[in-house]
Amino acid sequence: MSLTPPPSPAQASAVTEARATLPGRTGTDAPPRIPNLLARLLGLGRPVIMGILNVTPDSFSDGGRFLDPQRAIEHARRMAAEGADILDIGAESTRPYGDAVAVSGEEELRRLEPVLPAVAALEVPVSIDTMKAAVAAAALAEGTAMVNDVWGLQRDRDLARVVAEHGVPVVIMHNREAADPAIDIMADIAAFFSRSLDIADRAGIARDKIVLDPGIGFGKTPAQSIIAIARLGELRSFGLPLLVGASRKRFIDSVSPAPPDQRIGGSIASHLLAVENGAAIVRTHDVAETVQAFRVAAAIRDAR
Ligand code: HH2
Repeated sequence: MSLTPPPSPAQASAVTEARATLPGRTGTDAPPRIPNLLARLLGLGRPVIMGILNVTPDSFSDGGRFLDPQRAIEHARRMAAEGADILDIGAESTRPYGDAVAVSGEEELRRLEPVLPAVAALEVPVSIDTMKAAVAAAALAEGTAMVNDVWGLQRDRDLARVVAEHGVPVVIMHNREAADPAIDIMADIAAFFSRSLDIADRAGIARDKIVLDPGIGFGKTPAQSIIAIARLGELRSFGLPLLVGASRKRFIDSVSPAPPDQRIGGSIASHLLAVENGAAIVRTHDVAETVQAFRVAAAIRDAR
């Protein structure tokens, strides 16, 4: 465990609490491990591929598959070899479809501890998929380079401060407690982003560190998820990079019924169209297939 002296009560924060939880941390005022990460990813000149690593028992499509630390680390290595540009590690299922089991920060950290150091040591940068400031702080101290919050900095208000302190990029994802088929989903997404950006501004998060994500499947009917991809271009008005995570989501089943692990075709179709509509980053369980799809699409486009 840490040899870092305990903070004074006045200094105690999510960051310092988390420091006491995971060994090997580097400190909150350390510069980001990968300077200009977002600019570098966006400068690749092609869609950025974020591979999903769920160290959870209950994720909607791969729950339990990578709970064993060795399997999780192997899966991370495989996605890196397949061409992932960033790995998104999560230890709490966000269960877009409403049956999430809340997990404590301690449990999230317990799941991350045997996996994160090895994954963060890979060549590929890592983002932490959490809505909790304490978990994000601990993961950042382990070398994680980015934060992905499925509640867009609106659930745990301390998270914005942690992101600002570390100077790392953050994904702000749209979410709702429940789907409402009667609302204009694009207006709801835009209003949510405005609130999140206000929180980010007040915390001192630089605009060039922010990615926006419409949150496919989260608090949306299948039809609204489809609309969010179809009308993604409207969100370009925020002037920020867009991320889309359509991978294996239920709206695919609503169009072409299939269990989650047989929705790769629908995932790829969605991500190709999302990129056409302005997405810079796609979040996928199926890295090799997605890399291949984008390479082939680019080759065909280049031959026009
Ligand atoms: N989707 C999931 C989780 N995190 N983060 C962003 N930014 N965008 C997404 O669309 C998104 C996300 C849900 O997918 P998965 O991680 O596979 O499932 P679970 O939350 O059940 O672990």
